[in-house]
Amino acid sequence: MPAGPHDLDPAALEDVACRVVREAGRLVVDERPADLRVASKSSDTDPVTVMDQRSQELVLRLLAELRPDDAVLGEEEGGRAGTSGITWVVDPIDGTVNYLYDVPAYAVSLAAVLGDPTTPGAWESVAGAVLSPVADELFHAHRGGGAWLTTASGSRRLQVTDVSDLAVTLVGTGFGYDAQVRAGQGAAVAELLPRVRDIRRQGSAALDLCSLAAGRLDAYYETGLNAWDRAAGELVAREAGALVGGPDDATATGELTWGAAPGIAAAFAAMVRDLTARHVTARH
Ligand code: LIP
Repeated sequence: MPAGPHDLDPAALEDVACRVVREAGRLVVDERPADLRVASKSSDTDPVTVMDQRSQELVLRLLAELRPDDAVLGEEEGGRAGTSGITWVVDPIDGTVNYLYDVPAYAVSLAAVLGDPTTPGAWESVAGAVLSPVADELFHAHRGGGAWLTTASGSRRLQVTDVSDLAVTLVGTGFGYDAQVRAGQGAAVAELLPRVRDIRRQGSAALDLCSLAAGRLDAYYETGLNAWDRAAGELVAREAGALVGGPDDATATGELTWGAAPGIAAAFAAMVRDLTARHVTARH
């Protein structure tokens, strides 16, 4: 595991993550303007709104107060360096297209990681929180502390399903913003669909990974994710008993992130590694 501060307190970092995502979640819901001032990023189908930027600015401001020596890496411009060895990785609105269309399936995702989150395989999440602000569902975890879902009616510990047959596995996935990449992803999911129960595409990797943790999905995979899409959700899923990995081993990467209940993890990983290698990665 990457080195971190000698006084690392993952439970305290989890509390910070929960507090910060609640503030940012309140902002994106309560202060949603009529004009979202939408701009395009990597393609015309990859939007960023003024609220993505305002949410990240709020997260940066709160972390400057609560954790002034830590670094921050965000999806939007404007992160900062740190001296503590901890980096906060934030997706200020994960599921921006859903937010744009006012589809209530988006999240604020924040994780404290050790190591370098810009280098695949060189970082590890030690605490994190994912807030679905419209559903008022807060998924949170720290390493070794289990995965939890907190709502207005209290907190409950999360556990993945005990599914053992790929043919009755409910699979979450998502697709990229580039049309050529989506063509390959579509070919992969077309091969996968008859081999599983069904798929769900909810539009937020963070919520997909938390759905896996909560037993609302049996498995999830996606290609092309960034660290901020998955840093918190991956930890929540692992702490709920999911196995999580990537193209080669137990390290999820931007090339491939998969997560699954243990009963089907080996078969699921082999299937999505093969499908994405043949239909997605090979096309680049
Ligand atoms: C989203 C991911 C989702 C993916 C979308 C998009 P964003 O992140 O969370 O899994 O399928 O295409 O990348 O851009 O909304 O932060």
